[in-house]
Order: sequence, then structure tokens, then C-alpha cells
Amino acid sequence: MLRLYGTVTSPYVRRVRIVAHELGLACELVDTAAEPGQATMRAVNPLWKVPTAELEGQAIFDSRVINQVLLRRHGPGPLAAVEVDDIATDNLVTVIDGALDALINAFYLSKDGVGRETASYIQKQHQRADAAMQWIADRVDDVWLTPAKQFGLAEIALCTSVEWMRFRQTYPVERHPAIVGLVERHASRPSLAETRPPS
Ligand SMILES: N[C@@H](CCC(=O)N[C@@H](CS)C(=O)NCC(=O)O)C(=O)O
Repeated sequence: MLRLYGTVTSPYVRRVRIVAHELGLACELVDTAAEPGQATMRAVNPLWKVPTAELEGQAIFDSRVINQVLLRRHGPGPLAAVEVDDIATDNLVTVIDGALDALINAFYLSKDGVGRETASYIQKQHQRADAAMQWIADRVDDVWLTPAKQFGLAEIALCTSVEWMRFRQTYPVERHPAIVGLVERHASRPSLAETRPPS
């Protein structure tokens, strides 16, 4: 049984929920927006980040690691198989994560009143997101990111990140029509539709 600590708005948590949905795995979501869930998550994960998972009693940290474990144990199901040494896909997910981390950082600091006008490091985070999104846009091929042309971890990473950027209004995604087209094409996939945060 997969127990997942997180929130319904976190794009990283959503990635694990999507993979669990695709593989037909039951997933118990423990809400860390509420204090008891947050306290339990902190007792499990010293980084205090979500997603944190417990799989058959074992703690797993980080969405990328959790999804790797799920795919290794259960196979890819309808998702693109994870190939050993697929550096192109790893690089794509790393760049998508870099853009998302930069914007999450800027988002949290903006809540504390720190913006790009007051901190040059925040300005750099926005510029990093820009550079990363352009790099990703240049690699979109029709509605796919990888030559396999099959829905997989890179597409999941991009769709969850872009929908979070729109939800939190942290990045002008419309600047990249190729990315918008990819996200629109996959938006009605059941694993995406059923894990989308309430608007
Ligand atoms: N690399 C991590 C990133 C996870 C992450 O940044 N989670 C955010 C929520 S979307 C978080 O827990 N932030 C809490 C904090 O930074 O204090 C992963 O893929 O799981």
C-alpha cells in the first residue's frame, strides 16, 4: 500500500498521484496542509518536503525517486518505459524541475514580500525559469518531449509544472505555444484530469 504525504496543489505530489493512477495502484493521500499530516510527514522526512511516501512501511523521499521505485516494481503500464541510460529524458526532467523549483522559490518568497525588485537572486530565479522553459520549448516535437512519442515521465513533469505555473500565476506560459499545445493535448488524460487541483 502506498501512503503519500502531500497536498493536492503540489505539482511534485501530483506527479506521484499520476503515476499511481496510470499503474492502477491504490494511494492514500495524507494531507500535509493540515497540522497532523504535516507533523507526521516531518517525523518521516528530515527535509520536510512533499511528496514523502511510505511504501510497505519504508519511507521514500522525492517524487523522482518515488516514481522510479513504483515503475521498477510494477513496470511501466501504459507509460513510456524508463530506459537505462536515457540521458535525454533525464536532462528534460532535470530542466523542467529546475524551472519549477526556481518559480516555487520565488512564489514562497513573494508571499513574504520578497520580490525580484528587492532581491537580485529572485530576479535570477525568474531568468533561470525563462531560459529553462525556452530550452524545453525547443525540444517539443508535436505533443511529445521524447523520441518514444509515448506519454511518460517527461510529459508528466511538464504538464504538472505548467498547470501549477498557471494555477499560481508564476510564469507566462503563453510565451511558448509549443509547450501550451503539448499540455492541452494531454489535459483530458484521466490520470491528469482526476488529479488536477480544484480551481
Ligand atoms: N525535488 C523534490 C521537490 C519537492 C518540493 O519542492 N516540494 C515542495 C512542495 S511543491 C515542498 O515540500 N516545499 C516545502 C518547503 O520547501 O518548505 C521532489 O521532486 O519531490
